[in-house]
Amino acid sequence: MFELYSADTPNGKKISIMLEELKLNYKVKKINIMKGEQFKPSFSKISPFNKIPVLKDIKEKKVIFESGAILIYLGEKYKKFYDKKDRLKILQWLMAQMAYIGPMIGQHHQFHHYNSGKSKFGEERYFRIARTIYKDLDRRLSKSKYLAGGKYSIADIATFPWIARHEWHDIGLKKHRHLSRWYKLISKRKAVIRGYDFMNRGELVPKV
Ligand SMILES: N[C@@H](CCC(=O)N[C@@H](CS)C(=O)NCC(=O)O)C(=O)O
Repeated sequence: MFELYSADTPNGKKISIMLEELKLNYKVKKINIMKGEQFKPSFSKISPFNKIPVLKDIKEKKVIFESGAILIYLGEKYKKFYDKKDRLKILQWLMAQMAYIGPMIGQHHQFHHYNSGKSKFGEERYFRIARTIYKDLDRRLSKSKYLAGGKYSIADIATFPWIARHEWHDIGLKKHRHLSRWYKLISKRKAVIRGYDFMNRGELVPKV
């Protein structure tokens, strides 16, 4: 049994998608980050930076913060989506998501979607970086079925929910043929559809 402390964001969805892919039993503990619930002392105890997601593995008495570490933990434990022989490749694409794709697209959300008109510099900078990320992912996926090679992995699970916000990005996912192909392929997975709506709000995976 697992407890997932989370909110309905791309980082949150990574873990619900992985738990669904692994067909694991989990309870969602909602943390309302808009109301500041992440700063409650009880949550600080399990999340040193006051961020979602956090996963509790009840049976193992383990608490894990940082979405990349959670994906690695589950991938190792259940020996799925993190094949030993492909680990070096998977880790590179996973780290690229954690350290670059997520944080940069997150800034694009802040400047372009939530706060447009407040900073020309910020808007232009992160729009440009987000466009470059689409272009670079498209190039990678022109050569490879999935990000880390021929098999679906935790690198794809980590990246997918960020691209799923493509309507906010105004970059044009359709124009990126290979990235669209990858996106459509992953969108069809039953676990992805279920994990995307882990808050049970009837949320659908956005279409291309
Ligand atoms: N590197 C962290 C990032 C987590 C993160 O930024 N979570 C956001 C939601 S997507 C959050 O909890 N924000 C609340 C806050 O910053 O106060 C991870 O991947 O787990």
